[in-house]
Amino acid sequence: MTFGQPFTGTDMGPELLMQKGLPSMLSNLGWRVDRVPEVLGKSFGSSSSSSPPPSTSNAKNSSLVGLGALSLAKLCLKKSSSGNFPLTLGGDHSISLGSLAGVLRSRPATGVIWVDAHADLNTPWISESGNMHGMPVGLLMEGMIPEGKKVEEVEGLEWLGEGWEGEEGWPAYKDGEKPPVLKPSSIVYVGLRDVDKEEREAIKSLNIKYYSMYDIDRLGIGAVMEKALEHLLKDDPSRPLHLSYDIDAVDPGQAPATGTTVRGGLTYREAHFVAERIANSGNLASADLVELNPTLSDDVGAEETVDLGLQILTSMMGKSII
Ligand code: 4U7
Ligand code: MN
Ligand code: MN
Ligand code: MN
Repeated sequence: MTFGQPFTGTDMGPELLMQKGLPSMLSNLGWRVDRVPEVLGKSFGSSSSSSPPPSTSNAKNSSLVGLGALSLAKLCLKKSSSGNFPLTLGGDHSISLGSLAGVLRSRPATGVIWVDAHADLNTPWISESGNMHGMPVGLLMEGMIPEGKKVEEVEGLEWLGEGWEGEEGWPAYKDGEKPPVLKPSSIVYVGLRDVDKEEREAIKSLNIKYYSMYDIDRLGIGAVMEKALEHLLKDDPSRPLHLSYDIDAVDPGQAPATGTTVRGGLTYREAHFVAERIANSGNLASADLVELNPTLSDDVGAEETVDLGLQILTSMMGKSII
């Protein structure tokens, strides 16, 4: 998926991670890997020959982004419901609308750790850019849709509305079931340093827990991760967790190959530690790694960013130093 943001090349991340040996690395950690190649086909990538239909709202390319997210939501719902661990490789961060909706529908109590320079809490009604990779949290968060508006009125997002008629893999909401939604208390941000004005106001008014780069500098990454896990697990120590890891959380010195770099990010070790500590909780049940774009730096930078992506992935899936 590349249509959640303006750059081409964001669809090349998954293939590079696979080529560089992710499946065997995961097998060596004891996982049985069932690869689902190209959940989103060529039409969702920048190499596609046809351009997407114009959007009818401030959510750019919403019909394609929404359709892609639905495909992924179906797969994550299925995998998660059968006790598997959906590990999603992106692609821009708009895909997490799908992975998160899928796991929330399967396990509504899921807690989320969002590792990112950005809050991704925009909606079509407040976003300044209209880019949907800045909206996956906002579109699912309780309290983010303005009075009188409905998420299902955005073209491509009909499947998130109560009146959805249902289709193969994503049934209608019946017998009291509500569309997937994330409570403000069910997410913790780690690594924030570029937050839009409306997002900041929402974080404050909804009382969303966050550990920005300021907090990481002040407390240290060790204390930050203890507090983050404590916040999500205090009432239910066996709660499933979803980790959404945007590679732009890491400092551009270590991760230059991504579309929205912001200086002053996680160090190489902090980037690993976040994944290692979450793996260690034993609660991780699903995850995404997104926003790798090898075309946005030189060859050395691209290789270093992909290698770092592999290290973060294996760390979150249980690799430890000793
Ligand atoms: B990413 C931004 F305005 N907030 O909405 C926006 F700063 O998935 C950036 O975290 C969004 O990389 C970044 O366009 C989305 C901008
Ligand atoms: Mn980001
Ligand atoms: Mn993001
Ligand atoms: Mn980005």
